[in-house]
Amino acid sequence: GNRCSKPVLISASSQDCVFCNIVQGRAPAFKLYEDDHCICILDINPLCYGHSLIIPKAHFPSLEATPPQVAAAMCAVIPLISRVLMDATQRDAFNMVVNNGSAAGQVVFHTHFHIVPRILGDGLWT
Ligand code: DGP
Repeated sequence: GNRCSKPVLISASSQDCVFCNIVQGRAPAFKLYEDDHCICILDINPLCYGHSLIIPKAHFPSLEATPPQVAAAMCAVIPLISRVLMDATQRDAFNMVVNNGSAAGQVVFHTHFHIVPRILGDGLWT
């Protein structure tokens, strides 16, 4: 057929996207981690101590618009980031959250995962 054997990643980064600006060094952030595909930064409006975000360098507005290999790169950092965060915050539990779509509370339309370190009695969810 006419299909490409290698998928091509198309992403339009934007000067208007706060996470593109952080990824490209135009805006500051506390960066915990960086590789070729992703960064991990502290959330500017943390729900708790250590609240962090896993952000792909390429701009995709939502998870359903994110190519599988980019989603895989985001997931690939979870074990390392979570170990480091649990160690740094002296926590042994966390929630991973995705607000995907405005009805789900997404406000930054550059897809990302939240990692929310938890401690008993913090009153965040249950
Ligand atoms: P949501 O799209 O609902 O996942 O919320 C976006 C999150 O991103 C929210 O927890 C706050 C965080 N955030 C927004 N702007 C910035 C920023 O400029 N720097 C950092 N570090 N975090 C931000």
